Amino acid sequence: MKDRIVSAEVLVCSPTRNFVTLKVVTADGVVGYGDATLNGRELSVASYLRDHVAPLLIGRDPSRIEDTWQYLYRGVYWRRGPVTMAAIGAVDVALWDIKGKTLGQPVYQLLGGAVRDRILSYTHATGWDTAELLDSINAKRAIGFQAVRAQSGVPGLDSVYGVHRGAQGYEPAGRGAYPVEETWDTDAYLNHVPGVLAAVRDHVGPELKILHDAHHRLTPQQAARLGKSVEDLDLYWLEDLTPAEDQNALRLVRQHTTTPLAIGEVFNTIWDCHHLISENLIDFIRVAIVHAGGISHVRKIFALAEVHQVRGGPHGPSDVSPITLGASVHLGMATPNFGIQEFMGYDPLVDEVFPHAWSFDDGYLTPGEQPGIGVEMNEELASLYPYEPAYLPVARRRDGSMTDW
Ligand code: GCO
Ligand code: MG
Repeated sequence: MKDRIVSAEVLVCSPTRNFVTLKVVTADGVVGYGDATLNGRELSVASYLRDHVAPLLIGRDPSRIEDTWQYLYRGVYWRRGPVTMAAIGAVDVALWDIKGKTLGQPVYQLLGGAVRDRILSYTHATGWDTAELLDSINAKRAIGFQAVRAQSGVPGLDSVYGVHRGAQGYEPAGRGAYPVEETWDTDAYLNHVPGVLAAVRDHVGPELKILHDAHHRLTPQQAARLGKSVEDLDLYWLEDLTPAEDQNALRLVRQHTTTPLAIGEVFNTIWDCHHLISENLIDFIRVAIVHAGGISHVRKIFALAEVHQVRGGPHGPSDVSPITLGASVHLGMATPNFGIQEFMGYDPLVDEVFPHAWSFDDGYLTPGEQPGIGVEMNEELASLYPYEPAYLPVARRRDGSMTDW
């Protein structure tokens, strides 16, 4: 007899930050978990899953992963977008988890098996000034990282994307009923950041991979200028230089610099990035398993990327749960053109709520050999930390007008 899905439950918790998790249970008692966290809009995905998707899953054959994906994607006239695709992504990952557990195999084996032994990862270094940033880089290197994203403060601005505020590490979302409003000045940033990146290269020598994220804030012309001005520094990538809606924006940048370009953390489907990939406008595609429809869809994006020599470099900040990180590492193990995995790391409480088989050692991540994704959920512990409203900041220019955060 074929197994059947008997329940699909949405669990929202906030162990230091909010996470939305889908728990799918089968008649044979197999439990699969999928991450559906969408930073600052968590409850909308929870409702989408609870009110519209969970009832459709009951009675379905959990082994039919692709068919369920197609059913949920094509079965909605209103396709794509972060809420829909995070919900589909959660179902997809939960079903891969179930398939792995049912067959007694880690998911990377089901994706074709390992093409590498371990996954290179990068983490965040942050400093209010250059000296502090260099200290932060030293600390990350000391724990084994060979690739580091460098973000620094900008003189005259009292909050900057990627730079911590207090003693804590950087965490973008702030708890509270309203988003924090930040002031942003692109000219000040552009005057300052090339010097910072030059100081970083000078400090670390040629080996360390240096990355930098502009968080979608530049025009194509500004982005091209930045890419050109740091060309000699041999960056691993410049990320999210221009707003992600415009697949043409990076064309100008590409024409003016050989600095590698990465984008994609806010993309939800292959339709958001197929021009960027097929026209070779980028070097790394950064879609997150959770926000781009799960393993099944991201696998297709990476396959398209392989044809065009674009590598995968998935999003992996603290706001995607350890389940997504695990799913990403499994996919990376089986994907020839996988480049690097972002690994911001989690608060110890988050690791306790989501005990995981994946691990970090000496700059690399490995998925572990546990059947399925290898990430479980301590639901009792999670229930002690209910949802708390939290938002990403918003940004205004010096003249008071809204700009991209
Ligand atoms: C990154 C990202 C994050 C995002 C965050 C928003 O490269 O890791 O830019 O820091 O800002 O995921 O929720
Ligand atoms: Mg980013």
